[in-house]
Amino acid sequence: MRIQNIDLYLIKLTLRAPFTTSFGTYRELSRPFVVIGTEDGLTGVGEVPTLSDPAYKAEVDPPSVVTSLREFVLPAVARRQNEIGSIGTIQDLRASYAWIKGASFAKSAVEAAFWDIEAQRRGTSLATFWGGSRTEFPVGVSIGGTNVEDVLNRAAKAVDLGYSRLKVKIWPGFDVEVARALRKAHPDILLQVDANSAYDLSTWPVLKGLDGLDLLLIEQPLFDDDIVLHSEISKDLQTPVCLDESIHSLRDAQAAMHLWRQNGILDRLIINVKPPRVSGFSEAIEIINTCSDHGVKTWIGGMLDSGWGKAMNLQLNSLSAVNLPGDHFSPGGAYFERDVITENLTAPNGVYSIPAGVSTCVDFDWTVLTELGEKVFHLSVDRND
Ligand code: OSB
Ligand code: MG
Repeated sequence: MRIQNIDLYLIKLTLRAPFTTSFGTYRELSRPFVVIGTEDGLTGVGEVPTLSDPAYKAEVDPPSVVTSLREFVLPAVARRQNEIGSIGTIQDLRASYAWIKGASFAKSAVEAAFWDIEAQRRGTSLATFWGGSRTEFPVGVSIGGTNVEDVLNRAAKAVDLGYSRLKVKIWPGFDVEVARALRKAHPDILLQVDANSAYDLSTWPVLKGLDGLDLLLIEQPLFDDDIVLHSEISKDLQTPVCLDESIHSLRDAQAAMHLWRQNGILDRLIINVKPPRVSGFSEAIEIINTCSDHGVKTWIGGMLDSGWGKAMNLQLNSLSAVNLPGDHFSPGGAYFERDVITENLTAPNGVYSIPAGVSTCVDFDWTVLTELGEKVFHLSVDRND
């Protein structure tokens, strides 16, 4: 394709319920959206699911993402097109910015916009384009509450809405008790916990108290940049450990599989695949397929994404190699006061059905770009001929 222009918008999304993790509470999120226009008149959109600050991971905050996109990633794409005439494939696109270290979240939105355009050009859903064969699958919710009662209330709403898989945020001082209360209230639910790297080598042993609660997994107990120590503590936990923050690439996933295999516990490794954390859907698909080849379970994680980002992740969830329910829905109805798609996503009885349609199979609400935010950068990609 020949890209004509790339616009970067920053819009404000307001959560209907505050979301608390081990590293803070979110109410309002400022989100960059990349909009690519092609010479043949197609338009693609990619969201960067930023959080307000770099507490989850480096380079996940809006200032860092906007700087990476404006200064390096978008100019690199333009330069590449001017050098080779057109960006024909996703591989060409990724090659244009492969030299830039990090910036995974920023890069992922450019790739997402490109996939959106390519799916439109083929008149196919992203699910079909990516080889997804499942048209229906169960989805889960993530509960970011502040105390046991709050978590139980949110869980009750989610269960009322039909969700069969719950994940709860934990941190030191708020872990075994809340998990036990949830298990007692919902004896048969698929239940998992997410620590967002809140434990260290002196505090993690308390997590052994979760064994026996029949949890699916414990997500990212230790440091955000660690794989090795996670593999070591996994030897002493019966509950599988799931990596989120530490996985940026297929290589990271392979390193994890190597360590867990060496310890003889590969069946206790699970990987949360968040496309924006691994620089986009191409890398995400490689991770999902490689994990599946080695019997390592994966699921699609979320970043409190807007309906647009969630719709893309749901398309990815149609891959049969994804074997656990993902974080796609809020426990209490819509995530945001006003979302960026024209109709809210729904999962009756906790099951999402891929609708008929093209690309994300949902409609982007173009009015949000100016009503909830503004354009912060415009790049005309000059013709070279
Ligand atoms: O670690 O999975 C996480 C939300 C913000 C930051 C980190 C995480 C989360 C979630 C995802 O738990 C919730 C969702 O998007 O549905
Ligand atoms: Mg997580």
